[in-house]
Amino acid sequence: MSIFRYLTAGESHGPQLSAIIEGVPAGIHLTVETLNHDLSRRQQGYGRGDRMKIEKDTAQLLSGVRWGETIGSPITLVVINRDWENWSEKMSPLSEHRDDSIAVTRPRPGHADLSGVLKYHHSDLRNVLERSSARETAVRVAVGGVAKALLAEFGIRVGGFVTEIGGVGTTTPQEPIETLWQRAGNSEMFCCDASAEINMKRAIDAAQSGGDTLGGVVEVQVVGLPPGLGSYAQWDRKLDARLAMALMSIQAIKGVEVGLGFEAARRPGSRVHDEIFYKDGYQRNSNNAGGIEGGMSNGEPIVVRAAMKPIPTLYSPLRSVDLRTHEPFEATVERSDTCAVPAALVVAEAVVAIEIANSLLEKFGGDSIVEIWRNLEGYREQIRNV
Ligand code: EPS
Repeated sequence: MSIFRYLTAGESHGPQLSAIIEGVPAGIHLTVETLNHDLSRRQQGYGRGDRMKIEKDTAQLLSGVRWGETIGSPITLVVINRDWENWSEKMSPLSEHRDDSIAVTRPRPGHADLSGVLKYHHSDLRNVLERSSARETAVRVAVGGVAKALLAEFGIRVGGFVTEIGGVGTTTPQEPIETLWQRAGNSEMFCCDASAEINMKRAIDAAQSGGDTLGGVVEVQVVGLPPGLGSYAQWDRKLDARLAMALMSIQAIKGVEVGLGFEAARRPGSRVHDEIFYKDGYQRNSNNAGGIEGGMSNGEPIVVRAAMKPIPTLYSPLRSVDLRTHEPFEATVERSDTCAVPAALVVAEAVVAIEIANSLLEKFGGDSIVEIWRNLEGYREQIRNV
């Protein structure tokens, strides 16, 4: 069972999104400003739709924190949906006035719509799409902010950039990772290759004018980790397995790679595995493993990538049938994003931070930052002479 546990609740056009996090140790410096930084990043990026003009996400910290420090109690987070004002009747939790005339009955290919109505026996797709919407990721980013704050106490940092949009790839410059994160932070596509960014934006413009949408690939790295998080001993303790699950749990993610990923399957072993050297400690000259060997961190940066499919809400919709008539229907236009890959990067960072925080607590667990520090320092001392 996880130590850092959380659940989220809330619909896309409901009053708010909420999360409760259990297992956060005492003594982490935590403010809403820290959380709001990532909430704001998640709303940026070229290719978003009009909803982002309505929402200006900020987190409320309602429990588990006192005077800017966690106290070891469960943390409650809330993100208000401003768009709720326009939906208070249609999404009312309390009104018993049921209005079937506003039911959504045209399932989008690629969305949760059809499987969701079949599974839950709904006649209105809204009951499915409200919760399956990626709006939920707003509060997950706030949860990730708490995990990032925990990791920061130990000098562990999580960041990333977009590496591909709609088939337009990037070249990652040979620069320190912090510089790359900074570059990505100043880019509208959260990417660190300025010439690729121009082509990405062109591809998004072309998709938008054709009523289409685009997916892409994001890369997240974690630096400053000790070796030995996760374990080879049992399938559900493997760090790479957990990261893959966390990334796949993000709406619209269809693939995950660790380190070389699928490229490792195409190369001989001599060009895949990272040789081991010793000079004041164990060292590697390459990181094809992406910082994970045998389900454990090996002390090198963790490198994971996630592939996002194009958003299924198209202005020029694909063929589908109406739930009521089973007949094909003519195009309906829904508000949508053309590309939300930069936003997905921020969500990917959040879920990676959560899994790393959990693995850190499993190995060095304690009820306070001081206790975890002592355990971590003791372990570092223990492995220094191995
Ligand atoms: C989404 C559809 C759009 C997105 C939304 C996710 O919302 P709406 O239907 O209200 O225009 O903007 O994403 C967010 C609101 C968000 O905060 O990321 C969907 O269908 O998943």
